[in-house]
Amino acid sequence: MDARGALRWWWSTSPHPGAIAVAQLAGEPADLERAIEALCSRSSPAVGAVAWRRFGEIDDGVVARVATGHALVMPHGGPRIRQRLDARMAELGATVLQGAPGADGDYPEAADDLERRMLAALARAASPLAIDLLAAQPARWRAHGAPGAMSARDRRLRRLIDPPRVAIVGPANAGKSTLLNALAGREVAIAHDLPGTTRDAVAARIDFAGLVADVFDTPGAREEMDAIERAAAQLAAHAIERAELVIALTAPGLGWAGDAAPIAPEAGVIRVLNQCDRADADACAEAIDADLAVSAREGQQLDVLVARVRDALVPPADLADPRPWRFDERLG
Ligand SMILES: Nc1nc2c(ncn2[C@@H]2O[C@H](COP(=O)(O)OP(=O)(O)O)[C@@H](O)[C@H]2O)c(=O)[nH]1
Ligand SMILES: [Mg+2]
Repeated sequence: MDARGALRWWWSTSPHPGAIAVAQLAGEPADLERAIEALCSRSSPAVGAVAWRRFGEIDDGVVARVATGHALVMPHGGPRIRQRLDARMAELGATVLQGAPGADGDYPEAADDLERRMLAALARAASPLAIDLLAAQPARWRAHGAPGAMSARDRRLRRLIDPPRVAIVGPANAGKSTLLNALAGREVAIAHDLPGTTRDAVAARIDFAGLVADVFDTPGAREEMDAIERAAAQLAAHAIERAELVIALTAPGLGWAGDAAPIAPEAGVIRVLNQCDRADADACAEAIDADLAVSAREGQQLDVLVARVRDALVPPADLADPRPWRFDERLG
């Protein structure tokens, strides 16, 4: 993307209420910095850095400076917050665009607007499960007629396009970081038996058997935390509040700790007992309330957890439903 030129502001996420919204700000670096500074009453994060900011009286969230002339601004996903941020950015000299510049691309092969939007969604979709379903939509829309207003199913299926957010919460030493690493298939989080080891909010984009989601590891809040741990805990709280699914993780004897931050009322929760390889796992009190038991370290039952996460975010019935899917809210 050519970030230079007049300051431009647009949303990458749908205007419907969501846990998180992502807006993009692009333009000359000096203009961009001035606008972020005015919005947040603090300097812009350095290039490549991600920081927590207050957006004046409007909201708070994350600013990611992805390039000198390009930043992502991520507030909560309410329509009111969006409107107020649009107004504020216009005040600060940004041109508020409707949709990404050129986001729908040029698809000369598309027969009509429906096919053009389908191809644009296909190009953007994060999840392999989206491919066949999107490809089937033009025919379904023609056979059944355009679907009505955006339904709950339509919104759940949108998770195939924009990765939903999953937070792993639970007491220290439950194995949250070990689980994130096991799911990611690589070391993204530091797993260690010293509490406070997770000093940064860590996330990984993970494919749950066809559904791609962004998974956040969260450090538990502790009594004595240094400044870095407190900042990490704050970012984690933010991730938990915005998660569409929470994996509540524990281990034998650790109990189900009170959550580090409130969970969105519409978020799903899967209660998982970790460390099922231990001899005391079967008889522990936590086993009674767990939806399933896994071993993040030994890999037991992780395939079951992967399928549960996928099915909780995009139920199989939504995928199997032959009715058309309103995959783009701008379609008439
Ligand atoms: N036996 C066993 N130990 C585990 C398992 N998962 C994690 N651990 C150990 O538990 C300790 C804490 O793990 P960590 O992932 O750092 O926990 P966190 O504080 O919740 O992030 C480490 O010593 C891990 O090796 C497991 O499935 N089985
Ligand atoms: Mg950890």
